[in-house]
Amino acid sequence: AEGDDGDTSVVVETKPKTKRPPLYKVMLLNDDYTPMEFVVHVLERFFALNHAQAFEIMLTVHKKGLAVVGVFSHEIAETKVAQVMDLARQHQHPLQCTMEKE
Ligand code: NFA
Repeated sequence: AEGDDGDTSVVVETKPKTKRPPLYKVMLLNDDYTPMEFVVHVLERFFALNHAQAFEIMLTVHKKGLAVVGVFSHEIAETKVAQVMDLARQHQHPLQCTMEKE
């Protein structure tokens, strides 16, 4: 680059990139059979919500059909979905929990 010996210099600048992991919305879906108290219990147990917050989100799912209950890394979201689906199956409730990239 220095001097004049005929070379052609190209400066390639690189951004200091801090890569954040993609986030995933975990959603609960309404159905006609799962008891409201069970949904509230699930939200308290796996999503660190207090009773009032859990009740509010349960009602949103009940009225709107679904709601986002949390946003997590892929691994954590998968774990939450599995925990909800396992407990629902153990209690023979049709409750559905899914995840979707934000
Ligand atoms: N709709 C259910 C009922 O009336 C309650 C429910 C809420 C189910 C949220 C699933 C999710 N028992």
